[in-house]
Amino acid sequence: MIIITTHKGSDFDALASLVAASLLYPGAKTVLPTSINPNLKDFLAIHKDLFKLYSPNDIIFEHVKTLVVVDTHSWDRLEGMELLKDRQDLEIIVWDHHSEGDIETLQKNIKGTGATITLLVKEIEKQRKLITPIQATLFLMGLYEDTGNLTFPSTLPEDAYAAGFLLDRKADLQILSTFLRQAYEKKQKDLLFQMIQEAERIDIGGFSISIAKMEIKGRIQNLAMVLQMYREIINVDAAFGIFKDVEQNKCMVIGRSSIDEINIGLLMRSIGGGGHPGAGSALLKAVNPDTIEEMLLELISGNQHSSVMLSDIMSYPVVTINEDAKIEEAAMILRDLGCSGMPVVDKEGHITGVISRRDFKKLRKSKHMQSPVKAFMSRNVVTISHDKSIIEAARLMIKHDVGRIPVLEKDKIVGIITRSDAMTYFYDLLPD
Ligand SMILES: [Mn+2]
Repeated sequence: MIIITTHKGSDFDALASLVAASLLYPGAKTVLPTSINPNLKDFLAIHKDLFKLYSPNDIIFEHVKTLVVVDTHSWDRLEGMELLKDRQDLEIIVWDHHSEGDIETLQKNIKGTGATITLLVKEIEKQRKLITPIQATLFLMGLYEDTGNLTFPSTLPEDAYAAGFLLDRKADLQILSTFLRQAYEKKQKDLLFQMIQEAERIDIGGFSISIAKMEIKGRIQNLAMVLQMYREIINVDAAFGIFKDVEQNKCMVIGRSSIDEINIGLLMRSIGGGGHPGAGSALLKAVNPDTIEEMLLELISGNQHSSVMLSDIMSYPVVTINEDAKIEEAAMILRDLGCSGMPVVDKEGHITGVISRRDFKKLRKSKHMQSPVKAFMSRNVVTISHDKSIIEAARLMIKHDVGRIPVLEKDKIVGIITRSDAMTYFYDLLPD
């Protein structure tokens, strides 16, 4: 039997090296000391199941043929290995970046790099072993912790190369910086455990999805990290968290995906947020979490047309006015329609502005009624493409304080979406 172990008071470099070594010595048992650093403890409180870790008490030492020691090579820094110390037939392999140590072996992989994980990552790369994003994240955490994010004088070029390699293997900087800066707080833990208790898995088109809807009070930092852990623990292809801040009446929507088929960035953009294929978020005001869930499910199953397409609910045809028409004419049309404004177009039908009753306040003299519309119209026109979602339209209205947004298809106006269309469709609360 091969066992791999590391130093007492284990830090991220120790655990990272332990896990990395287990890739190089398949079948080996990884033995983590019982004394570990607090932030590692917090990390393991959530991630433990992802790694097969043994405690020194689990090991039958007579069966041990090979001992791999990482991130130290001092006997007194090991825990529970006393029985092995004087074994003549024991094969020992060391991976370490410390210069001091009394463990004697010919198989010493020791170099004064910034972190031990650097040495192991180099070997993993050499042997072309595959690593998962979670492993890459853990490895980079060890590397960053021991090198002070590559700033300590002990940092060598190898460390930076290893960091590049791990980022290429999808190490997640967001999770990493969270762990290195602060441990889990009670808030995040409680939230995560509640999410796990209430977790439901849905199957859409062969993919497993989970959407957690939670009410939160006040600001909880690192929701993205909580969601990422949630996804890993319940082991779904994509997970979403809809966190409703009850006091502020807004929802933070966060998504994480591990498969190409579910592109979180794209999904979040269609509800007004952003991100990249694996991770993204959106902040929505005054939206019912159930509505968001419904939208996400529809978007994922490719059913956008059923409810969220603007073309389904916009008004058309749209009354427009040519930019060279007189103000007087615009005023009459608006009065007849009972509208506050309308789009202005050029000869080709392209939108060039919006004329509204508000613009008439700029008129100083009666002869201005004979001026062309384009002289007084607003040129800052907010438009939206016909294939966007209604939530996005609603967000534009709030952001730009406009109540009507022309809907465009290839630069031509195909409809208009109004505040009441948007609000009554998706929002529980109508803004005044
Ligand atoms: Mn170290």
